[in-house]
Amino acid sequence: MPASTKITFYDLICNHPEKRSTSPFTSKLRYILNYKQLNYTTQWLQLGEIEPLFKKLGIPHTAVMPDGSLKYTVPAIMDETSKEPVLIADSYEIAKYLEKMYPDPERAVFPAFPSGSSSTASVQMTPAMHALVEKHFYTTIYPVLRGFVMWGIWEAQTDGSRGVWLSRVGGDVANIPRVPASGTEERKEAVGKLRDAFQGLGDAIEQNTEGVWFMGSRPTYVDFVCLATLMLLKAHGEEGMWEEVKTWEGGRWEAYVKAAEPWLVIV
Ligand SMILES: N[C@@H](CCC(=O)N[C@@H](CS)C(=O)NCC(=O)O)C(=O)O
Repeated sequence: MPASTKITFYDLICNHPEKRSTSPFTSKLRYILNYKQLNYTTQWLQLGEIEPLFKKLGIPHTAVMPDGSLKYTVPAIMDETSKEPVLIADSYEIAKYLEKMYPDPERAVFPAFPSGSSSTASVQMTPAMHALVEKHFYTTIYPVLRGFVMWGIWEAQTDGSRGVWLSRVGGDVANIPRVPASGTEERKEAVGKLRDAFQGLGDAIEQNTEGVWFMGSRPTYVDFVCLATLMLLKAHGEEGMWEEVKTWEGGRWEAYVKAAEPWLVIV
């Protein structure tokens, strides 16, 4: 039964017809909120609205820029379930908070043991280990993925976000990283690199015999990281890219996304 929580979830607005976020960080958290069946409403923000609103509300920054300025980012949540509202930013910190505040052994994203598992029950993954695997995504997959999604992300920006976004690429769309045109050797090479990076993940999933998820029969934090990455490619990737991904590893990634469908809804 859904928990009667009162949570405001801050996400980045874009002009995708299904409002599929251009942020894998907010997508991951949205899927976790859905999976854990927590009640929440979304407040959609344009890029330039994040900092002034968060400063006003008291939502903390998540990074310090090289020039010393503070960086405010989505996702963030305001949890007003209890008398004292809780304001929290950073997707991993929010996920840990939700797990602690609203524990549900059936829907744990950081289970103490692989859920539904008996034979591999000695394998334990702490939140810090999940974070380590997540880092692997950002250092291994994302550098290759960027060229396939950045143009789509740019195109999905709302008018109100475009100015801020463009200033980050030196004011010139020509600086947005893109993969070489289809049919070229360079493009084939880039696709091959991405396929290999995903193959590594597929091999890890293959290690368990109990389900389609990394740790067995139920998804855990790293699955939501993986789902957000795949959905970024599906919603904002270059045309034809998702069709190609669907053919990899006997259709593993299409089936993986399909299995997660109930948690991918946007509310
Ligand atoms: N470590 C943060 C990173 C979040 C992040 O970088 N969010 C981006 C959107 S993808 C953001 O809000 N950027 C605001 C800006 O660039 O001004 C998390 O996991 O939540």
